[in-house]
Amino acid sequence: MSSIAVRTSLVWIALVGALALPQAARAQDTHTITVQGIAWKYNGKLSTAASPIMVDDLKIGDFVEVTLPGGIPHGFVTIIKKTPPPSDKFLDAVLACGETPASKPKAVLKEVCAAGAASNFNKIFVGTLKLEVMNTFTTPVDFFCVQHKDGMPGTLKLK
Ligand SMILES: [Cu+2]
Repeated sequence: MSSIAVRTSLVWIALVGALALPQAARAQDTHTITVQGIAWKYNGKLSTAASPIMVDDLKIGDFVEVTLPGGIPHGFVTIIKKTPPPSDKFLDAVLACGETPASKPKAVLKEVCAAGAASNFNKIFVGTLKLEVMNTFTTPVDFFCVQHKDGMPGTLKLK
């Protein structure tokens, strides 16, 4: 093989390798929801009772982080939305810390848990509730605040 042919092959190998990498190393994005007063806050927007916060840029494998600073009590729980309110809690949507996959076959979100850590799902908490978007997630999932119920609604949705 001529040295030019060898060099050309090396360039191709480098190019194919570089193209393959971003796909393999595709990042799991983290979507952080926080609060302001008695509203959810995401990407600079605030929820109202009439307009749920829309977290609509999720991908399978991404993380949703609900971060609560304390002060006003808040919590996160998935719901079946009812019009008119009150909506019903829908606990089956989240596989929480300490629960077995077999106990929640309808789960579409999985709480990320440190070893032995208690769940922050469906309770008032201070700190972070971290959820992974499972590959079973398809249709939008509604949620509300454990404390403020339908006054603090939101929706999780794939991009
Ligand atoms: Cu609240």
